[in-house]
Amino acid sequence: MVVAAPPQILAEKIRETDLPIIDLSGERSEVSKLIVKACEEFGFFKVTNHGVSQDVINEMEAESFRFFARPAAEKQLAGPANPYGYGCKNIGFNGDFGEVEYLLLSANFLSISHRSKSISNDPLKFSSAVCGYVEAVRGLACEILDMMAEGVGVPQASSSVFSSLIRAVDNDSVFRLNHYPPLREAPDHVRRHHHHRVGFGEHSDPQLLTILRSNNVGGLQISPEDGVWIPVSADPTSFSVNVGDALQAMTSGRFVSVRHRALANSQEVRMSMAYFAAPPLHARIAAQPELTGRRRECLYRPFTWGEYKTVTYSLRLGERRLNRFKADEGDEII
Ligand code: GA4
Repeated sequence: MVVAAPPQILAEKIRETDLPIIDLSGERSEVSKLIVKACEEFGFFKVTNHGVSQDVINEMEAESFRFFARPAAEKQLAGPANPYGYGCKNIGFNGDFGEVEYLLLSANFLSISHRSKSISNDPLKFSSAVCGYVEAVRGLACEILDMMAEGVGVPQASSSVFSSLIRAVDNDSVFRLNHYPPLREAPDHVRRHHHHRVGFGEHSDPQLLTILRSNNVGGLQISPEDGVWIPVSADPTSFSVNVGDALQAMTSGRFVSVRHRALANSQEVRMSMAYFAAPPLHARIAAQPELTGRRRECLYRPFTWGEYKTVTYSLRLGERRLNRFKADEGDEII
């Protein structure tokens, strides 16, 4: 009989210091290899020396704090998150809740400038901050995706196999601002009951790649195995990068779409900004032999991003939605 190891033992195996921190100023082919290794092992890594301007980051952070500081009635003018807009505690459409308020935007410049009118008293300033930030992190995402392609060994001619999907004019990328409230001062015996306040519950990201940045307050945790949670310490100078479901599908499971969550356990406000890089709705997501390494087994049937998104929004946050796209046993990648 095989007995599964209890979670405490697994938890001891992986520590935060095991999580990869990749210096992007290193030698390109070396960096590419490190990125691929991180995507295979954890589906998660931090990047330093990423080249995104501190001014662009600061401006976006300031605009975000300005927005969340507005009275509730004014924030609601941004419209209910459906899927874009302002949301408080409710996540998605199927009964998920968390200790978080957020603003969800399409990462499309026209849409951003249009929406800014109902988000800010100074729409031009808000939209220029968001557009500047989104442009910068999209560039970073493209660079990382190109290195992933190089690292798995695709021929030079197809090195934009991933990034071309998010460079497409009709890409479906999303930008999200999350604001996690601080723990209220409370006597110790009360605080103890609060030690597990979930800000944003366990899930994987549906898209290709997520680029996340937070202020100097922790809360993010990743789960490389069921029931194991590794806290990721806050580091406002780096970005956290994680693989999404679409990338796991395209690599037939070689890269893993990491499950993660955010706790709202701090005495301070946590603010995170996430860019979710997604293909156009009509794009076909399918594994290709040159992406999967030695794996020949096709884990998932091909689907369009639009199809995947529809299924995603019909399910709960924590659902393992890729499982609904499993290929027939014995199918090979063609
Ligand atoms: C998780 C990743 C992104 O934040 C997001 C989220 C989306 C939403 O908040 O509207 C979802 C969630 C996310 C996955 C399952 C569905 C959709 C809430 C939800 C319950 C914007 C996304 O694309 O998927």
